[in-house]
Amino acid sequence: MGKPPVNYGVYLVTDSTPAILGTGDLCAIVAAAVRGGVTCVQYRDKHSGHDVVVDTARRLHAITRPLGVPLLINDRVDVALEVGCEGVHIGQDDMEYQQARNLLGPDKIIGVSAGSIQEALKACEAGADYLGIGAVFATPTKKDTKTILGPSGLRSILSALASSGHAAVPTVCIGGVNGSNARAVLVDSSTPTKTLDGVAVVSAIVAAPDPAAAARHLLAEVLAAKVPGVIRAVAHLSPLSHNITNMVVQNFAANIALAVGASPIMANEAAEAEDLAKLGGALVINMGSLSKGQINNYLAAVKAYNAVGRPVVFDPVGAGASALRRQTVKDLLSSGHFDVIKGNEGEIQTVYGATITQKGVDSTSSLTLPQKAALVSTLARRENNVVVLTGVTDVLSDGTRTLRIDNGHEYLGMVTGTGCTLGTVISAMVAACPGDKLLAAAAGAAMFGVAAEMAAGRAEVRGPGTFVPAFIDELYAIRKATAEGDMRWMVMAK
Ligand code: 3NM
Ligand code: MG
Repeated sequence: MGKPPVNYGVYLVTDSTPAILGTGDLCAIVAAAVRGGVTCVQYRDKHSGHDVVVDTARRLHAITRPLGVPLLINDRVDVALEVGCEGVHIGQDDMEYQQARNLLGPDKIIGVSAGSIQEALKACEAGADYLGIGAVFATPTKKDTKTILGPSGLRSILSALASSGHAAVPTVCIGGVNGSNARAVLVDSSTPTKTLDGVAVVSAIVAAPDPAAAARHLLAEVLAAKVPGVIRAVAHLSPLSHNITNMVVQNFAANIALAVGASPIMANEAAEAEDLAKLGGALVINMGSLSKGQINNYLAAVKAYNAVGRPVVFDPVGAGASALRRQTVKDLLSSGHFDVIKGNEGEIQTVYGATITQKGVDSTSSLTLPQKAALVSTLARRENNVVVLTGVTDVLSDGTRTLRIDNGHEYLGMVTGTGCTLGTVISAMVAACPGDKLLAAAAGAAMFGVAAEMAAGRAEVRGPGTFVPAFIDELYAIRKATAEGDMRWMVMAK
């Protein structure tokens, strides 16, 4: 069985005391928070009796489990065993790690609190699955915190972990973290060899007037803080972006891939796919120039990339425009796995299964933002992947986390093939960051949109023609600045 994969990005720790919870209903708050994008939940209740804690834990597990969000119990290993949830979190004054492991067995997650380098190293050596490092800031939620670390104290602990061979142990920070400081804490605590995986919060969600909105905001901030790392990874790895794309964008897409630091190859031939799939990159299937021969190339290439576990991006251009395109979408989805599906509203609706007739390949919009969010999250859950619905506002989801990106400029809509080149950019990001494909897709969409804004704002840009070279330059400038550690450009919207 093994431990489930955990995303520690937005980690909610609950509190049932009147000072934090007030008259709120804990289960309703957790349900809203998980809807908003919380990726991991710790049920922390220092006061209630055994029966109440078991009953509450069961109700919380019924909320988190269907969404694949792990539920961990603070301190009380017996409760975790009785409820059968994913694990526990133990503090420095709780049970020893090894005793908890003996009771829980090898498949449960055990996190450990650490407030110093010594505690962090000891927990990693014992075998902790992740560390909760705190307190970052003084907090009224926990009055007995021993040390206030600040971002620089976090940095010292992360450096010590990396230099002692524990760079792979996930870490979250806790204590006074909220939507206003989360991004800065993640950025300011990062070291060249180890960064935090996420933030743990109590009051920022439990005591928020709208816990779902608070969770959404935290998710956007955490992802924004991580985006530069993805862009830097592309610059360092220069991954192959293998495009089977349409005849309109071949040259443009290859230049955009080069600008972000990827290594493009525009290779349609099915017989090459197996060799190219072994080069550690990602594949883009863009069905803009559809033909019977191309369909065979698509199928062979997807099969080759699936076989070696390398990412595939699907751009279902004009999916609803013809019966052949609608059928091709069905054939592709049933014959292979796509890690990311990117399209405009009509294309994504067609992939979902709606029968709509598209006029050409241009984008039109009729859905509201909540309808788009529901569409992408439902489709992402069905396909077990990431769905990116592009438009003035891009809406992205991996089925549990859904977010919007508002960066971009109207010139993008006046130049042919910009949407296709976004698929190419996303392929580079997913190739470099396969562990969090939603983050990778967000990095691609944000970099793309910010570069467009910066290009459009240049003095020499007077329209879509002068925009194109400026856009390539700005993608390149972002990549260079980010690779050198400059994160000031990161203005991803919430
Ligand atoms: N542990 P808030 S601080 C549960 O330092 C907990 O280990 C801490 O609450 C530690 O997000 C803390 O409301 C409380 O500040 C964090
Ligand atoms: Mg404890």
